[in-house]
Amino acid sequence: MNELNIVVDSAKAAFGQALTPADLENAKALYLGKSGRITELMKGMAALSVDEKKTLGAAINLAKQAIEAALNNRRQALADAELQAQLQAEALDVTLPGRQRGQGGLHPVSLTMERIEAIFGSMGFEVAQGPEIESDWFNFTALNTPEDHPARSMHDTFYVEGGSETAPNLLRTHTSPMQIRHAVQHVKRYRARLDAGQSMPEIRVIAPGRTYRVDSDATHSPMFHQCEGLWVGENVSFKDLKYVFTDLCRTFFESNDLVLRFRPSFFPFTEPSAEIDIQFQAGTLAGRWLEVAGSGQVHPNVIRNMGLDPEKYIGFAFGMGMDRLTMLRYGVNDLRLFFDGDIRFLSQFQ
Ligand code: 2NL
Repeated sequence: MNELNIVVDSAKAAFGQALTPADLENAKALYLGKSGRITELMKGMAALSVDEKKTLGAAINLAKQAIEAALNNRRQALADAELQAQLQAEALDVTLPGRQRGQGGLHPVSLTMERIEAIFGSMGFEVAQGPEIESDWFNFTALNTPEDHPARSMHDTFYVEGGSETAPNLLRTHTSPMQIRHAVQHVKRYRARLDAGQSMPEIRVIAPGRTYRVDSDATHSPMFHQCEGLWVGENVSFKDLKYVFTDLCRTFFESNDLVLRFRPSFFPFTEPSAEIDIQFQAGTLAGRWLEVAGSGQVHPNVIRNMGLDPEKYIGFAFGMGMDRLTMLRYGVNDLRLFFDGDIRFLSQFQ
């Protein structure tokens, strides 16, 4: 009997040491297989008496059942462990944040454009966009630019092939032509009222967009971004220009600590004309006068080219460089960074 207990215990121990189903089946063969311990014990009973066979046979059977039970327990335990391991390996943490696709963002100059459009929008300005390949008329002549003005030379302006008197023949050097287009459309819409001696709603528009000049160094790019503004009505004056521009600068640079200066200047399309300088009172640029725009009262010839009577209509216009404004706002010191497409630079603005 004692011997049977030892066999059962040793079977349990062997099964317990089996770490895989294959190990377990090998261990099983040692006890229950054709020449396993239990089978050997059964065979050993051949020489015994009937009574002895009865008692020993029953005991061996009990031992066999105990071993089979242990075997089944171990099989179940190994199967459970395997299932657990598989579940663990395939586990999903549904609380992890999702993997996001790398998202693009807006170019810093586009961010500036959006800000400028929003600020002028809040002041009742429309946004006009149009062709970058322009005609001589809209880009120069309508803007009172003399035939012999140096800006018209091929040293300064990109001309395209195939142009004619009426067909587009150059890359616009500013966005003013779009303002002329807008003004002409506006005046056309109210022609009947004007002819009847009535008034029209004021022209209040900005024209942001790409412009081109033959120029390339650390502070000039052959393609650059401009935003022009135009406000024409029966009673628009320089004080309107002053408050519009002051509001623009304070909102754009998020500072009321900003001083503006209007410095006399000259442009063919305005008279009188002024450069607009700003001075920050705090920060790294504090104290320096920075030129941010050109401006002036719209020249009577330009008012006339819009289809309006310069004796009745008056206004102001201005033009500013979006790239330069972006450099000032973010402290960028080389214009070319905007056009290199280096993701390490661009991603800093997202
Ligand atoms: C500058 C100078 C300026 C204008 C642009 C303009 C437009 C029309 C009529 C009259 Cl439709 N003037 N634009 C006026 C004065 C200056 O820009 O330095 N820009 C960066």
